[in-house]
Amino acid sequence: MYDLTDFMNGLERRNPAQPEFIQATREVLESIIDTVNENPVYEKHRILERLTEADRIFSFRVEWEDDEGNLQVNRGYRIQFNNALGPYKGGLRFHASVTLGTLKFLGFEQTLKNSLTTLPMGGGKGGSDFSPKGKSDGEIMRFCRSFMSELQKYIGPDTDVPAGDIGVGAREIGYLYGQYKRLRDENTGVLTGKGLSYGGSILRPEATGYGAMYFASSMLALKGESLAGKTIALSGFGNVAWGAAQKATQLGAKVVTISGPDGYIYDEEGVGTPEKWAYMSYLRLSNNDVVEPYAKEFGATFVPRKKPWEVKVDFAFPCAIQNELSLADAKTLVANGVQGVVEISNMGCQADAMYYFLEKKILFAPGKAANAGGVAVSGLEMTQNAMHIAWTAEEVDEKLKDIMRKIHDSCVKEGMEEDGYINYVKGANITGFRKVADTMVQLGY
Ligand code: 2IT
Repeated sequence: MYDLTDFMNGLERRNPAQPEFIQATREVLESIIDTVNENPVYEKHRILERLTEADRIFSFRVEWEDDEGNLQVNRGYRIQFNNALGPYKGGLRFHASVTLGTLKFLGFEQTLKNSLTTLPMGGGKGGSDFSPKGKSDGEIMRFCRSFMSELQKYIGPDTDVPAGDIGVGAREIGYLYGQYKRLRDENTGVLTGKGLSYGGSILRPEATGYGAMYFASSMLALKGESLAGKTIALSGFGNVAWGAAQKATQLGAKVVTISGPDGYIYDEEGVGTPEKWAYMSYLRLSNNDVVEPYAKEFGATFVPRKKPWEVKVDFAFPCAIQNELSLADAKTLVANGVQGVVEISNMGCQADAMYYFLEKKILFAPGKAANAGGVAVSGLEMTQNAMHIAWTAEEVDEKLKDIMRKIHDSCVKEGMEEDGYINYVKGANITGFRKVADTMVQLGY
């Protein structure tokens, strides 16, 4: 029998000063501990110890020259967390807040998320404390080149396939892939999120946001409802919020907020036109990390230094970064009558905020289930690359919908409580865990 408290004490001792990793593992272990203890084979195979220890971690120096000719130094990482189900798969994050602990939490989450997609992908994550904010395109390119010069030693289309995450979009993937080609002279699916002209999948940029809206639609369908007519608060303004705003609009909902580190935009008319979505991309590519200019451009309201969770909405979708939604925010949302909260950012809610939503029986979906559409379409990109073909938008969209529905239904199966409330956190954690754990048992050690 595993004792949760003892196990977590040991984990904290072995991973000091990594609060996000401890938060992510604690949440999962709380969900799965009964399942694990009911099945002694898991303890015999030391599954919890093995699942919470990354297979291996690379850390490297990244040197690049800024526009003034000064040499700059950052730290790069790649964490190969678990490859029981397939090649390590997961994004690269370039953000000033990145630490080893951040990437370990993301690699751990990714392992279970990728398991949920039903596709053969293990879990990995990487990135750097490099901040694209205020950098020129040339600086970003030189950083990406240097980062890939080191990273290319550890990755490959059948072993470890990175992609984008915060701060890494189509532009950065292009620079990274360009350097990989220069060094290796190979055209392979070693990265996903590639441009369409060099092996990318149609709909990959939209996939995370689209998938989350499909997931939310399934949650509502169980109640005989849909997203049509709902008002929605999104945070963030990058790739994920961009895709989410498009699909929410197509499904008849109205997105009234987006946000950045500088504050949030309240757009009463809705972030619902191609011009507004194009402007979000323009803001992201300008490397300033602000949303305020949107207000002037479209006559919306800018609320400085605040988060969008104070706006009265039917659904909230955190799309920015981990722990962006606090208990105080959760209480405000619930007091304002929110019907559902769906994490599109990884671990977007602080632990006490998440438990508050569950306690109040709010429809709540964790990121590892709701945002899995992004990595799922990355998996489809790998398949297309391996087959040297390109599917149409309709084909990819159909597969994405099917995957999101399967993830939703497996969460319902494992997460249904006695009173009929669906605990999607428990459902996602148990389903994601089982496949990885059973496979590890089958593979031996
Ligand atoms: O958090 C995530 O799932 C991602 N950043 C996407 C990873 C991927 O390999 O597409």
